[in-house]
Amino acid sequence: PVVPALTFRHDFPKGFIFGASSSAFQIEGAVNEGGRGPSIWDTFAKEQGGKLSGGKNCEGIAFYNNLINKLLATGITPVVTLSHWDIPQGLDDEYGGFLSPKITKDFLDFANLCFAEFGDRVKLWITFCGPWSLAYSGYGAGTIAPGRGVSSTAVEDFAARCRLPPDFTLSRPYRARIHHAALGDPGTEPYLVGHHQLLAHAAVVKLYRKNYQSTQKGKIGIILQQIWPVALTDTEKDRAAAQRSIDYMLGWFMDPLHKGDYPDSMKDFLGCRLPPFTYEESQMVKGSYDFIALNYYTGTYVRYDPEAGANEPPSVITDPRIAYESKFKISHHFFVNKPLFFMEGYSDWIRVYPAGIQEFLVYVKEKYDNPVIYISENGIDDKDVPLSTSWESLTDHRRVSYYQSHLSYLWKAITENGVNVKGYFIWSLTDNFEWGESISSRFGNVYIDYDNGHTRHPKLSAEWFRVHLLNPPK
Ligand code: PNW
Repeated sequence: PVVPALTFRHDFPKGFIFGASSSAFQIEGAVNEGGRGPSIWDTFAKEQGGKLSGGKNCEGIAFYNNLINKLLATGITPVVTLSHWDIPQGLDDEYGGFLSPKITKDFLDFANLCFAEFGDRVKLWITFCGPWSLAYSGYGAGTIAPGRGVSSTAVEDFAARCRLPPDFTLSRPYRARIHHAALGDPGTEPYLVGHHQLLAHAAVVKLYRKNYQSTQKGKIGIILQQIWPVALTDTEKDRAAAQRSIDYMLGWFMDPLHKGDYPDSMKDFLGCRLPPFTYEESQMVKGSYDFIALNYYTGTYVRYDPEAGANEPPSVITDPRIAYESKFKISHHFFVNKPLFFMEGYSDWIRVYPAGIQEFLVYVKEKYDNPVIYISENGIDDKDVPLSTSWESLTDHRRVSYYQSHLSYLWKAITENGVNVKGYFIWSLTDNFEWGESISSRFGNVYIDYDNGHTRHPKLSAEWFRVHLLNPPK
């Protein structure tokens, strides 16, 4: 396909929103200030938090009131995500956080406070960002807080304890047993955590609709994600594997939100490892969104992997019985099919596939009755290079090209396929704490000089954003 020409703000429908996303833990700092108590990310990141403060935190509320007012005064519309992978450490200690259905009541209290305090000015609310990540990576892969399931260092820790030589090798089932014994259960906990996020989300949407929506006139939704799969070969088993990779990521959450139950492919395979919805729960979850926000970064080849999970304890990682093939057969697809993955991010999971955003949007439109959609994150990272070494970090042509090509396919999705997309947000406003990668990965349009008092330097991409999306030439 021909990649369309450069797109500007005026190429998009009237009222289309352009924005830049960030998240509290990734940019705020101030872990011991303003009455903030410790969170699971403080623990995971091995930083020390303060004491848990009970009740509501007036300093925190004042901070966000001030931020919202400043944004509005500058002509910027705030869009608020209530929870982005982080909860107070106290809730994790008390009842296991999202492992327990008790999280719903605490999340409701928190959301109620936010609606009451900020809802007069905030008109777009998002309950959770990336429930799949918290479930899969927090309780399956162990790569984000609270770091349960397959911990990334479990095997190395084991090797050190057992004084294995540095070049030790272990069979895959053996490695899996070590991971399994490390912490938690990656075969059940992720599904519980996903379930409780869905229930907590639905309860908050119900609260907003009942007590706030008619007066505040806002909308509420959730952020879901998908790594867009391309079947490695055009065979039935690889096509089915690609579909399963969608079922186990987007569908895990979107199917319950749309029809009140999990995808059949998950229910059939997982059996009682997948918690069931009661009739009342199913009714509450079904339709609990005014819009769906989607994070899109990357594509991948997917193939059926009959070996996945063989002779290993069950895990969310192997359950879909798929394998991702990243750098495989690029040339074949490049010449025969379409230009997949024409560049990569610093993070190895980002393999740039701009056409995927259009395929993803069309899929969501067709499968889920044409919902209102926002693209809530889209971006690419660079390796950290100190400004003292090179100013090239500021001339981020690759990032501009990434945004521009994705916007072109987004534009095609709207104009050619009639997908109801109402906004596009780049990730991210500034360089930030990139979770497990810490500050080694930079996603920002604005460079943060960590060596010099966190001074800010707009990159080329910030200027591109201004010229193309905020204030384009007539
Ligand atoms: C995002 N996927 O998560 C997070 O919401 C951001 O906080 C983070 O900085 C950003 O990723 C970059 O890492 C995602 O697999 C995780 O498609 C995974 C996917 C998408 C978004």
